[in-house]
Amino acid sequence: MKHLKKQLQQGATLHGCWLNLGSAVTAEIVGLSGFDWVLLDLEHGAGTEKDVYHQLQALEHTPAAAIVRIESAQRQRIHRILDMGAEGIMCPRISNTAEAAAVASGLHYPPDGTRGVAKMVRATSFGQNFQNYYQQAKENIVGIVQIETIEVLDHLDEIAALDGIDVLFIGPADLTMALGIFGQFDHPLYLDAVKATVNAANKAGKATGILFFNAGEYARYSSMGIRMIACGADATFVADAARNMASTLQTL
Ligand code: 3PY
Repeated sequence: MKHLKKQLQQGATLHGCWLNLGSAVTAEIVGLSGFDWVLLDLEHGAGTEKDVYHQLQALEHTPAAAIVRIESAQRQRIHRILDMGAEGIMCPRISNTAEAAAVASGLHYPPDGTRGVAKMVRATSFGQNFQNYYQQAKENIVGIVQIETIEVLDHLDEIAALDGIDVLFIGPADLTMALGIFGQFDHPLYLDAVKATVNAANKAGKATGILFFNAGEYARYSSMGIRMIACGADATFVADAARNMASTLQTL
């Protein structure tokens, strides 16, 4: 564990990026590149659950904490990914408090939640570190829900107040799509929703996160108080570098 949750609770700003390619080698390279955390994407990424397993192994010896975005709030999916050793779970498209509460519950062992106990899994070093893992899981596992629907905007305070939900993470593409202003990241409707999310998180002592692809947007979001900041993805890093090199070669 890289103690991401503790750092967020202490008010740190943490930089990360998306890993969409499902590649353990790429995860290792990016993990060694200076990010505080990375997001392994099972919602939209190219990888499978098995790929996530290998990515988590590759990230173990890097400074980057590994968060996994699952495709829906299924309890079994949450358990399997945590058992693989993920430090946190991000759940997309949460629309109401009950859905967020189900995520929070799935993240933690009883009496705090409904996570099933399995000793012989990677998270506990296959049983060799079970006591430590079990005792520290509550303080280490990061619960993240995505704010990207219109419905959820009416429930921000209740969701932020849930024990086990640590970060309200804005999905700018989906949120602007839902608001009917796709890609307009300076539109007042979108910016109001972002501000409402940050306010709700702040009131509950939780963090707000966001993903964007243009580093020029950093100041806008950090000045609003967003502290879990992702910029870019392995796929875009490769695509940008490849395009630059190909076009440079054309000029020689
Ligand atoms: C969005 O931008 O909608 C996201 O969910 C981030 O991938």
